[in-house]
Amino acid sequence: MTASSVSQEFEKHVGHPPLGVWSAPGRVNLIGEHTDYNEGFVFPFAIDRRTEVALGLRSDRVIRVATAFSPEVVEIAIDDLSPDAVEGWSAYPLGVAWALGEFGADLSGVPGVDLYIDSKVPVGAGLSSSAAIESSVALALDEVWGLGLSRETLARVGQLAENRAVGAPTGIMDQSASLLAHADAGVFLDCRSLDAEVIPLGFAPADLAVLIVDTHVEHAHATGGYAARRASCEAGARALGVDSLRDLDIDDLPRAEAELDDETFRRVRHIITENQRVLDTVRTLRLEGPGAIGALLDASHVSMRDDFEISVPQLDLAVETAQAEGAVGARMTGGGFGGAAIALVAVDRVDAIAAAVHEAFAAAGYRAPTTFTVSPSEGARRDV
Ligand code: GAF
Repeated sequence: MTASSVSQEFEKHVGHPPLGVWSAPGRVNLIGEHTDYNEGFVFPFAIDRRTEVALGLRSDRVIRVATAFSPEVVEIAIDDLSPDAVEGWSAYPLGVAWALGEFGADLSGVPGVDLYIDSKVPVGAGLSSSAAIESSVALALDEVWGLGLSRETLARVGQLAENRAVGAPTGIMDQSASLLAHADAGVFLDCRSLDAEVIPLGFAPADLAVLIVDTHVEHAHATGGYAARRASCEAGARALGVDSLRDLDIDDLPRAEAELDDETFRRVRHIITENQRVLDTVRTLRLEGPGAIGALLDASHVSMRDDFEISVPQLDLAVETAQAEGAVGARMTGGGFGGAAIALVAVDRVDAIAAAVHEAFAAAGYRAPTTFTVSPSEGARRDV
């Protein structure tokens, strides 16, 4: 959907054109998985698949939100916003409206709004369709309500909406990528200080492309494994006497192994080694270019598969097939338990590697994946 078609849909629902259209991208995490809530390092980039929100002001104090992905239209008075008063898909946009108030915004005099949301970020693929909704809505409301919050604060608003309104105990990475990214660059984020550095990726000049393999194995971070991994990390930090696993590095591994049970040790080892891999990836990228980061991507996948145990057979097959067909590097991306794998591949190998992945999935009897390339793109913005 383009800005003009999301405007047309808005007009169909509301009866007049919107005041403006804002958009925010999904993200691929190049490396640094489950490190964000451990106050570690991440290195995601925004993708050229965006969520758009058309917004119009109302004369009352009601937020009314409609989307392309549900026939339901949800209304709530601004004064009734709370994390418990919103549910389903509307928890994302309405959770953001609530969370703005938690970051000091005075919502007592702001007007109601009509919102219409559409998205080209695949849902359930681990490409942060949720952060794309949160970030586009946060940017739009911040502007029309004249709140003047920074993009860094809007990322925290989106995270709070996800944690409290949606109920997923996620970190700050996805919203930061969606709000802070620049074209052709990654966001190197220190999740402790929240210092972010935008670093050119140089994929296109090196004739490299990022191939996504969406396995269609569905994951949900509000339930199950994600929260369990977070709990293991927190237990590991407590047992080792540190505030967070960020306080540990490779030299602490022998002590961690001696003091922790085997499973907790492997969870902790993933975080410690993954933080190091993020630092190594940024350094290697700067010194040698993107063609040299493949081994770090591959090692990250092994760590997620064997130590953190968040991969699934379909992700492993996608990664192994891409590697066997000559990818520079490949790994699952995002929270895991399903979703997508990424492969950094030579542009002229994209079709052959995608075909090999499709064949391998068919031979294994898995549901056909969806394969497509993405380019590192600009963060959230006002389009119209
Ligand atoms: C999900 C979460 F939302 C992020 O905060 C991050 O923890 C990621 O999983 C794993 O790296 O996308």
